[in-house]
Amino acid sequence: MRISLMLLLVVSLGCSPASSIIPTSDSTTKVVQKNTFAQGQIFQLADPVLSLENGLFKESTKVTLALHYPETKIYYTLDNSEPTSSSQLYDSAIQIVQSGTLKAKAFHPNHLPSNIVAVSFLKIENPISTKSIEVNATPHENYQGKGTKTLFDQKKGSLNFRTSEWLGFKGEDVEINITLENEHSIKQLVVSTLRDVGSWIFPPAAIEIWMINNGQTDTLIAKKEFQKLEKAPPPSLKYLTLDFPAKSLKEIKIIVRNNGLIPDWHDGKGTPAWLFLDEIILQ
Ligand SMILES: [Ca+2]
Repeated sequence: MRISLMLLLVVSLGCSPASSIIPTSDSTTKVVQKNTFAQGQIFQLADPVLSLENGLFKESTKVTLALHYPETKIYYTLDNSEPTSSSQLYDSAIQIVQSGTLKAKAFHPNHLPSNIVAVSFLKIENPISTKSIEVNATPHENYQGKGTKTLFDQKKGSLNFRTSEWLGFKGEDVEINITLENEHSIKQLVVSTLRDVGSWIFPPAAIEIWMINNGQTDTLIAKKEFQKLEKAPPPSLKYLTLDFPAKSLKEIKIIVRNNGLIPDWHDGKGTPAWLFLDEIILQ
């Protein structure tokens, strides 16, 4: 027990790590840390490869997990808890029928477990027909997606922000005016966004939903502010949810507030943060 503990500590401190490579199912490779000792090797497993069929779905979607290394087992949770070797064992594609987050972790009898990999998915309960949509902000010329419809096509972008599923805005608040086909009871706004701080893409500072009153002062229905980041978390796809008492609406304004200037702890300090959006959901 004492030897195992020592080995764990040495690995976690990263003393003289060398690289080892584990092949993965998609023919890419994952680099893992390896330390060699007189009594053998100990290294951390690569992260399982996680594939999500569609992050936005009406009926169901699927998640697959893979890590092709002998004797490896992958365990997962759907209740936001940290996976352990007592969690659900992965053996085939997981059918998802509700909104939530899946977390997975790989285990091996002789090696350190992998990091946790996680993905969130959102069930669209009650799609609403829109009559017109106007985005009052200009995406950067390199990140224009498929135009305004990018935000309402029920398709989710990946962590690769260079695809046509994303609109990228530099330093701007994004205001979106929506007119629905008919008045509709709405109780939730979801803003689907990307956090990739290493690429200077920050989460919004706040999201707001307003009722437009034909020529009169608009009325704020609900607002949620988000804490400023104090360090760079791993890249992640985010659904930012704003719940409020159900309200019957036809003309709506949504404001996604940019994070402002990049903070001092970041290499990009003092320049405008990027904001990336791929979907707006009202339900
Ligand atoms: Ca979309």
